[in-house]
Amino acid sequence: MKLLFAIVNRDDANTVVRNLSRSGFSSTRLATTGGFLLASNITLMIGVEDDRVQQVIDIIKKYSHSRTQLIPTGDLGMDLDTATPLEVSVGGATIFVVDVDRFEKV
Ligand code: 2BA
Repeated sequence: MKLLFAIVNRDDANTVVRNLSRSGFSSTRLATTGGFLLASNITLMIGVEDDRVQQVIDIIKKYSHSRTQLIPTGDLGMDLDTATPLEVSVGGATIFVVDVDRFEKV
């Protein structure tokens, strides 16, 4: 069994979760904050059998969109001598797949 941690955009989270559920995957959503932009995002925890991991990744990929965000460089605490905002591409989704030693529902 694997545990997937999927960091998705807040605006995509409901669609991703709904489509995971439709395909029979349970998920837990955590309200998280990106360390770089300090913007809210959602981290999904999804426990799944090994042979279904790719199916989960495909669903997340399908419903997670990439976005471009302009941020004032001052917000990042950078010592840049310019007023030009920085363009940052965020997403689709960042996914970690880790092994699960034991899984029980009691
Ligand atoms: P943030 O940390 O707020 O990062 C938002 C976006 O800013 C990133 O998009 C990336 O394009 C850019 N970025 C991040 N760190 C940077 C840096 N040191 N210098 C320049 N640009 C940087 P994504 O890569 O799509 O990441 C979206 C969110 O996924 C991240 O939000 C973070 O919450 C999470 N994430 C991404 N990679 C991670 C990792 N290796 N470990 C843990 N969380 C990660």
